[in-house]
Amino acid sequence: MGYDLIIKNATVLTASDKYAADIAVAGGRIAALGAFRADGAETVDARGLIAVPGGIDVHTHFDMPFMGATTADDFRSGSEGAVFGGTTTVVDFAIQKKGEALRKALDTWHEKAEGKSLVDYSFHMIVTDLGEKNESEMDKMVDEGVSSFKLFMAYPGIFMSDDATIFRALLRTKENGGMICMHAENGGVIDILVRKALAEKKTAPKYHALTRPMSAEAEATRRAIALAEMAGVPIYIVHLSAADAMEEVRRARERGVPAFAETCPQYLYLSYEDYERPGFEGAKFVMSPPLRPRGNEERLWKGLARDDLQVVSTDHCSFCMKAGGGKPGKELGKKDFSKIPNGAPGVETRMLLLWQAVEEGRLSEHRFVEVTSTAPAKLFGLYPRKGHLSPGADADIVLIDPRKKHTISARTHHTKADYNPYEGRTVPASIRDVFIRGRRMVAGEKLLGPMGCGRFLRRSPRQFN
Ligand code: DUC
Ligand code: ZN
Ligand code: ZN
Repeated sequence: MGYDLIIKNATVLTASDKYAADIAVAGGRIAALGAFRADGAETVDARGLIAVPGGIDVHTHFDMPFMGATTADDFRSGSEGAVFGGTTTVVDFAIQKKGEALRKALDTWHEKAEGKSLVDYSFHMIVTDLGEKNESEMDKMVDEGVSSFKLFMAYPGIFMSDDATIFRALLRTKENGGMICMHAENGGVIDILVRKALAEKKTAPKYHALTRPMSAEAEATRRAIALAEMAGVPIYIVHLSAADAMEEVRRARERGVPAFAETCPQYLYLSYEDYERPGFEGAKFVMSPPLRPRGNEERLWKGLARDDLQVVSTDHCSFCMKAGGGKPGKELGKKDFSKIPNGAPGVETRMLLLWQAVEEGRLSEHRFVEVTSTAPAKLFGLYPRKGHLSPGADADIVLIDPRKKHTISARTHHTKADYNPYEGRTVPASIRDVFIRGRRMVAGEKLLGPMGCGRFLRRSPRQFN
């Protein structure tokens, strides 16, 4: 049999198995796992390395205009960060402007990504204006392979939907097989707290966190789940940060409700205390929901290990601290925390930060694969093409070197953010090679794949209820 590529002597790690094997690739897909002779195929020796399915980050924002700024990373630099970090697929968020057709928003995001992305990509659709009876537009998105929709319970006047609108969208997913992804924070309450803080001249970055309490997230999470339960459909909570919100997800799942949630590395590794760094440094960590007080992360780790949380994504939304290249940055909020563009970079560091959790005994190796690749693939209609190492799957393969440490720094990262939230942190492993559909994209420090070789992925409608 003619193979194009054989990865020799790998330790293959999936969400369920671990074994020694060569991986044979033909036509961009995994052809077989076993023992093979090279016979003219390109060979890569993976002795001592662990082969895992390419990371899937189902929450990125590349080339996103937000709060008077635009993210530092477009699909070119964002996807470069992704691939160097072992992520081979991203699901980014297209944004419907008010009054705009969903189709138009989708076209805009296709234009942003096509010819630029180095990794395979797909989109969720952020619905900001469902109109009186525009639910049928959602059906068309599902037909286009955009089978998930993000709605907001925060940012009144910008993104926020009221409960009736949310309920209408949820009901529609019963028919079209879409899934609602929810930003669950009580935006009305937060807006009042923000106004009150500013009136009291509390303008420093830390007030971003102090005006977005845990209970505002827990309340909205409970309400979102209740609305989904009434509609009889699953729901997915994005960027869950507060352990009290996770508790709502856990309780719902315990009674059989198909509620799912993702958290992000920043909520597992960073904390409120980062806002109290000197000067304006806390702005680096201004994101929504905010970082939570120390102790919260321990609860999240436990929940992640036992499936109260299903996915770790990043919410990669990179704004520079200082304006550059014509793009304003976080300095927009120097005098007023509410004007600091919300978001931080993360797509490049997710996999290795999570591998650190394996080394520390917080997650099993299989759980690492599950939360970084297999579960997001299953929840978002990409499985079994993505998210697994088995014959027939796309040959998206990451070779982890578990013995070579890596130090995270803005000086060496590949995204365009001018800082890294994990600056100076040393993780116990590094990524040596990355393959997407059998093409070697990264070899050590070198980028081999050409810009724009990432493909748009049409995702299937939901296969579960
Ligand atoms: N929510 C996101 O998912 N990303 C950036 C900002 C926000 O509030
Ligand atoms: Zn959000
Ligand atoms: Zn986001």
